[in-house]
Amino acid sequence: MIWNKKMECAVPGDLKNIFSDRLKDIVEFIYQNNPLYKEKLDKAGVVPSDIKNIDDLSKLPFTTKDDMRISYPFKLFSSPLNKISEIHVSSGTTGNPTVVGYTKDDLKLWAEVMARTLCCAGAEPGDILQNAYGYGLFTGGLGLHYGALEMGLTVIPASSGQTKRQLKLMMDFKPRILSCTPSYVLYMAEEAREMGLDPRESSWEIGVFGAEPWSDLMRNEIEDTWNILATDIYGLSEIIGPGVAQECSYKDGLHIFWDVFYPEIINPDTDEPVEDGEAGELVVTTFTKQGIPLLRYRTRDIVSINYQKCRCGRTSPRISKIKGRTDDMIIVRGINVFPSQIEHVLLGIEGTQPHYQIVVDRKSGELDELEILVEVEEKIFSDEIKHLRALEEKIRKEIESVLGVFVKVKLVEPKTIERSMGKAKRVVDQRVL
Ligand code: DLL
Repeated sequence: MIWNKKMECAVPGDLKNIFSDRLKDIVEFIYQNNPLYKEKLDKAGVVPSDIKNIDDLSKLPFTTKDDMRISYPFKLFSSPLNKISEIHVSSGTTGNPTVVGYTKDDLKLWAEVMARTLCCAGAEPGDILQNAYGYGLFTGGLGLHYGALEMGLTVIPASSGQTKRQLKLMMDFKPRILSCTPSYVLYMAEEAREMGLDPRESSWEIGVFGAEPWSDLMRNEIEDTWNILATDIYGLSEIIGPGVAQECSYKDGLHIFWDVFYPEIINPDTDEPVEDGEAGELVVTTFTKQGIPLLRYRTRDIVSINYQKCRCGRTSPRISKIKGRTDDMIIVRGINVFPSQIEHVLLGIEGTQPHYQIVVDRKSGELDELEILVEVEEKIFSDEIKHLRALEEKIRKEIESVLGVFVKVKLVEPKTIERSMGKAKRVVDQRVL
């Protein structure tokens, strides 16, 4: 089923006027309502009347994660707070999170794009969805929830974790669809086997897996293990959360809902568009959002794009699976982690050095583990063991409270972490995705 045939299957040329009108409207809206953006546009020498059609998009300046950081918490909002119905956050690069706000109309838009997403994955009204993305400040849980309600699914708001309970819900309620991170569904298989269950006998027929990178190899493993169709869902909080792009059953790229989230693919070094089909950074303009509309937002995700019509009938372009990032963000258990967040914590703790390394590992059937090696000053290292343990514990607690993910901390002697002449190697990722 295709939720919004008019937009998802339109002849691309016919959408050009819609793109142009929407771009003009959103630039005018932002210019009138957001002083920070107005200043940014003024600096770039652009006024709304310069934007006559979609081809003028490239006249606009980019918006970056740094803009989100300096505008903390609300300065990038283009609607007043009394019009904001919901606020979510995701990881920022240092101390503060990235904040996003939704007006009532934005929540309707979210429900609409998530209904398109779930249909694209193969859901039919009347199906039961077990939603094991985290509910709360993370956008995954509520995003899937709103879409499920919009398209007439029965939703089990299981949230993430409590694996035995997840499996019991699956056995007793027989949901046809599961949504969670791809690493979590593999982890659940181990637990299922320990409970004496055969994962291939599960009621789940379709999985909507994303929020973290995963390969086609991992897809094969999930599909074989669970006897399920494993589809990829992509999104980011700054744009809306989940609901930016989704694979259909052909699994040949993720359909991006370009009538509302207009994509460009650029070379991150030159900022120029890449040739069609080449990999580059995905840049998105939100055409209709009001809470926090963004012009040419640099996602830092590397993808390629395919404008050919898909066998499913949709004409919306398809982005590839995410091939990497332009920055050093890693995703652990679905949570975004920037090395700079850890650095920020360490700099505030006496006795530690700004030399550290993050080791990420995933043992078969287990969830990702994050270990942080931290160099400490000579005099601290020769201290009593109980002082070292106390320091380790302090660092662990502070890092966990900032990242929102369990970590192990190991203090190491001065000068034991490899030094680099160029970019320090902060992350050692040992996971096979
Ligand atoms: O992860 C939104 C989401 C929720 C997407 C549920 C899918 C399902 P953030 O926490 O802001 O939002 O993280 C966004 O996660 O820029 C990508 O780097 C990464 N990411 C999201 N989906 C995928 C995916 C949510 N399917 C960041 N494959 C993005 C690879 C993904 N990376």
